[in-house]
Amino acid sequence: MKKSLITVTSPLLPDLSEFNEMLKEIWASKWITNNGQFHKQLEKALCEYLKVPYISLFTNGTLPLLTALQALRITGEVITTPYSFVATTHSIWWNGCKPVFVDIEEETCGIDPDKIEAAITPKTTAIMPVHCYGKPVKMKQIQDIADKYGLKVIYDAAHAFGVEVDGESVLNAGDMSTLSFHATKVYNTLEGGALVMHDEETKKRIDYLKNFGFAGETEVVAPGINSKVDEVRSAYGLLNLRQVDDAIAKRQKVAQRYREALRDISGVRFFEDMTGVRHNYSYFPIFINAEKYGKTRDELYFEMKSAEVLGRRYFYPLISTFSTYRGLPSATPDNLPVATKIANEVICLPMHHALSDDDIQRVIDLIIK
Ligand code: T4K
Repeated sequence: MKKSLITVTSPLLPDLSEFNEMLKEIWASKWITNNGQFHKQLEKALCEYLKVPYISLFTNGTLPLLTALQALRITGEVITTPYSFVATTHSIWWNGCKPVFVDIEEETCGIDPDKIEAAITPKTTAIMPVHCYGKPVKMKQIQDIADKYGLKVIYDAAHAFGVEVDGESVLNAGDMSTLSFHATKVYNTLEGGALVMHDEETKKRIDYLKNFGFAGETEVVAPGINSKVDEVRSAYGLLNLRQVDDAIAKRQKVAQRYREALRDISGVRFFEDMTGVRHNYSYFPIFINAEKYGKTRDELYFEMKSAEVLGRRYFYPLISTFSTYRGLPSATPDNLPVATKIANEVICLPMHHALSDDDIQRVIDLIIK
């Protein structure tokens, strides 16, 4: 019998009949976008769930990156890492700034704070770290450097929905943090995203910027963009918020199964939970040491693929190798040894709330065989 396809992720979907009831309300009100009642409710509910003071919904996780850089009037050079989804660096480029790549640390796959200072020049204005796979980066060290040199910090927290350190949301660090609510994320609103900020003034400014810069019927205060979230997606988001804790708990069980099964396999490394951290188990990356494992990462990846198990090599190739960026002085592999190594070792295993015991076993069997 042909085995079913196991994908790296599967979207969390709200109950269709409950969604239908909300759709009826939207149809009856005829208010379908532009800060409607479900939009307002979702912003409030997310602030409570995420333990953040202010949030602004966006239509995806890329536009909040672009908008944060605009809002903070970032110019010149922005320090970031090449080990991320390409949207991180694109947002810097689209703002007319120069990305400067700094290597990552093996421990978190996030920016190595010890290497930031050497990359700072008189043109540096901001740091854009990524909480890759939802693993918190060293926020205190990054902030100390930012304070010393007068830099802004914008966190790409696309993967860090609900992640906390010692009971505090990672989204409260730095000047702003962005989230992605794409279908492939722990929490999704079909497509969607958000920007988290610390004060009401900034929230107001961001809300203007995502609405073309309008600050009233006739006044435009800035060159804004359109990233307004409609009522259908907001309703969907409200329903998904009710079940996201359950989904995270199921993901945690998958992570436990993987860890138990893979702990003694030579050449396979993975992350353990970090002390004091509430993880969201958004991804389960493993790192293959070909010499010890007896097979390269790509050999395993393609074997899995032919067995209908679709892991993903997030984040290979490095952003710094793409044609737009590879000419940058900071893009050389010599400058990025850890990122280069990790990008050649990683496979993100299937990880979502709907994996069955049999699915998990199929993935494990392919790795340990
Ligand atoms: N910053 C970071 C650090 C990010 O990782 C991302 C996005 C962003 C910023 C930007 O946020 P957004 O603007 O995208 O909101 C996915 C996502 O498209 C992307 O959101 C995500 N990161 C990136 C890491 O991964 P793909 O091309 O790998 O997705 P795709 O279509 O191959 O889907 C993977 C698997 O998921 C499929 O094999 C099956 C399953 N799937 C996917 C979709 C779209 C479903 O079951 N249903 C679906 O509707 O990019």
